[in-house]
Amino acid sequence: MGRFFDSDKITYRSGAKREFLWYDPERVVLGKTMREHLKFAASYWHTFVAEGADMFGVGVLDKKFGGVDPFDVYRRKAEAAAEFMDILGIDYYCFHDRDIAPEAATLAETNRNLDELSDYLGKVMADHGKKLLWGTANLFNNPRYMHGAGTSPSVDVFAFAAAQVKKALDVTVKLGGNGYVFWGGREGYETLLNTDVGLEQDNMARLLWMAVNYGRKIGFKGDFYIEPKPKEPTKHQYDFDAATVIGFLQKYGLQNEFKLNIEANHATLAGHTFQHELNIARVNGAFGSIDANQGDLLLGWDTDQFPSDPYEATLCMLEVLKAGGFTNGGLNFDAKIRRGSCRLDDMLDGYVLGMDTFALGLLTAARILEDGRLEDLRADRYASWNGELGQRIRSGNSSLEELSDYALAKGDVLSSVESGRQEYLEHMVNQLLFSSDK
Ligand code: XUL
Ligand code: CO
Repeated sequence: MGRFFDSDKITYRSGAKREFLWYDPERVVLGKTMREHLKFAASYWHTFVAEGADMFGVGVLDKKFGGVDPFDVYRRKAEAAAEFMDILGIDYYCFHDRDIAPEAATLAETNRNLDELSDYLGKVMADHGKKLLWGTANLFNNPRYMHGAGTSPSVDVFAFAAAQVKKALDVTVKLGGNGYVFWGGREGYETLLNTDVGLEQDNMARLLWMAVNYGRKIGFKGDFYIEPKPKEPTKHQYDFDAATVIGFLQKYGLQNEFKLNIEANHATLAGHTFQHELNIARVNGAFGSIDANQGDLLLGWDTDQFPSDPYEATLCMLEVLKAGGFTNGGLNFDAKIRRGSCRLDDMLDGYVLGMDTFALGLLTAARILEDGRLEDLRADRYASWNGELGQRIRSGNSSLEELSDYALAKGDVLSSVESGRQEYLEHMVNQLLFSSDK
């Protein structure tokens, strides 16, 4: 039994009251262990900070972990985090600067808090063999950021945000972080009546360039990520979705400096599927990391539920496998238990659910790739592009004149249009998901 959580280590099919049914960390799938494939991470903010308050009610969980004075509370959070991750066998964690140390009256004092408490966190995590997947700066909570941080109309606020990013990068590098995330919750607008979109986007790009230059100068070797989200808290966020962010990065010459951190619930808020967002990132060479969660399609906001849908997880893991797996990224559970799940140990059930859902997703995605039919059918659909004319167009050596002559000579092209066979493919995915004998 742990000091903070009433649980022994949770393992694969142990028969204990909490066990993994599919996540078997050392099982080898397509040449790598499940643990290496999935690279699970715990989100510090949802798991060790947020107490279940919502717009209509106060918190229902105590996450002081027995601490009394403020510093003691933060030190205990670090200890509880390491214990929690040990119980689940999770190797990575992610945090915002303000999750791990309290903000004080002045920036200098806040930075001192962060220095002291991040030293302690780093020591606890190193003692338990835990690694930092990514760090980030919370540029959305404090009232100074009400109109944005990197996109604030106030140059003073922009400077404060830059100072915060500098410090968050220092801490991320000190703790050996593999990544650094920008999520622009307030980088957007409420009304165009008072907003200079052009200047705000130019300024955001300036902040990102400063972060890249500073990060590389202090020896940060990991990946920078942008995490797209279309709205909430801002009505319209500039990092709307993967395609929008890729266009933005290209406009400002940042495409080689940033990858994307794709979050499932942000995808659905943008009117896309999780698979769509991952696919757009992958085909543009921008796939980086994942915030794993699940939205409720009947609700219009970011519910951040633990993933429970094996179908979604399968389509996600198919994209991850086709991207060649994670390099610096991983699978961060940016997820929280429902307010009515009001015991600390319910968080263990949330993680077991999420980890097993993704284990199922990995196993099924591997089965789909090994089976080969889906990939073969997709390739067949484009077979004409491997023919003589297809090759000439692909190499940029054709023209409207040539194709007009070709189409006039050919006459009918409808007879070369094949069926998309969507229902056949969906049935095949179900077969690979659910039939034990395939
Ligand atoms: C908010 C969200 C954030 C980022 C980090 O929707 O996803 O927690 O992941 O700032
Ligand atoms: Co997120």
